[in-house]
Amino acid sequence: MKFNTKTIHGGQEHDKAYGAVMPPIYQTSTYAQSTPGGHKGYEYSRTHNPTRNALENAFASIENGNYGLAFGSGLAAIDAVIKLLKPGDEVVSTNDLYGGTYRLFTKIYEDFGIKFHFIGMENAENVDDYINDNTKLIWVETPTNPMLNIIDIKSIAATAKKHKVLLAVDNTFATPYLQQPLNLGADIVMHSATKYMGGHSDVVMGALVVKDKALAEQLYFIQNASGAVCGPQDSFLVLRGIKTLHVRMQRHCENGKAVAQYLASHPRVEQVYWPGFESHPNHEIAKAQMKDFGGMISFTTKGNNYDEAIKVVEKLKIFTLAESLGGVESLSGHPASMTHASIPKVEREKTGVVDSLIRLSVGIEDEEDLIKDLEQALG
Ligand code: P1T
Repeated sequence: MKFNTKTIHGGQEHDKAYGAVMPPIYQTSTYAQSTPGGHKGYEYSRTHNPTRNALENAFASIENGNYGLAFGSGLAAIDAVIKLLKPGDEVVSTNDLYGGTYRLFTKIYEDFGIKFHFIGMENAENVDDYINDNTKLIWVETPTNPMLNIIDIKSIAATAKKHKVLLAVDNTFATPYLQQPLNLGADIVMHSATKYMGGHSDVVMGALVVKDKALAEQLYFIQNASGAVCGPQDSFLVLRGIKTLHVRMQRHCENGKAVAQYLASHPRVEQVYWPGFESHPNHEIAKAQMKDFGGMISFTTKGNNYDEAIKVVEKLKIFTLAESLGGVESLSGHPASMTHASIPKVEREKTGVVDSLIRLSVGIEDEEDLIKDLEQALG
């Protein structure tokens, strides 16, 4: 099955009871048993739920994996991956990443004795220097949030294999429409399904997909034992969202390109971060590993002025100022004070998250309206 068919049919079967084309929302916490253990494969909804399972199969299909797991948020999915580790273990992580991921790693798991090395991975060889006998996991986010750096998954996967450590890739910004990390050698793909997977800014959810059975069993154990699962209503909504993922992503990419080009030509804009530009330092990797360049763009205004950036996001009308990304509607954000505020200023500025940085999640509205909105806000 090709990707555009998988988003609609991958891993799915019609409802066995009545032939419903969409899986019913099994709004139940538990399942009747005729005798202890005499059930139809479902005992309790933390462990299994048919609507959630339908979604998990869809996740596995579109990421070209064998096993999918759905969680109550993206961070809950990341949390499950880190629970594979033990005190004394070490993780090599991308240094430019979602502020909440950084917070989970440094404010929760460092206290449990796990050591994190945050490094630039644009040069894949850097990773080798930070791997030792305690290293168990490489954590990659690509494109990175919010600087849109691109990391060469294939090269990092080769390093991970060489040292026998796991490679997890946060594929939230790209989605499997643009890149499929398992095909490039990653062991675990993670999503904030809150974003493009759901696609309509109405659900908070996380996902993991893996190929390996033993790894899947460990993660299912953690999912059930820790219990950070999502409910059946939310599972249904994300399953519905996935069915239009390919169509939405195509338009996100088209609009993203138009907006990036407009911003690059604007006299009040200092720098635009978008991997589709030939001048982007990782453009060649982006071209090789991604189908297109996505709808996420960051830019700075001239003079690196905090107030100036705030004025722009306040004036935008179609681009709603809000946390999050990846929905059909365009959003703007000010990473330094919003999504990345939990990263100390000195740390975030090292990766380029300066006070004048604005992040756009370009939606699927009319391209002309989006550009007019930017024109009035920057003008
Ligand atoms: O919000 P949640 O579903 O828990 O997902 C966390 C997460 C993980 N990884 C990436 C790359 C993310 O962007 C996020 C969430 N990000 C935002 C809310 C944001 O506005 O950037």
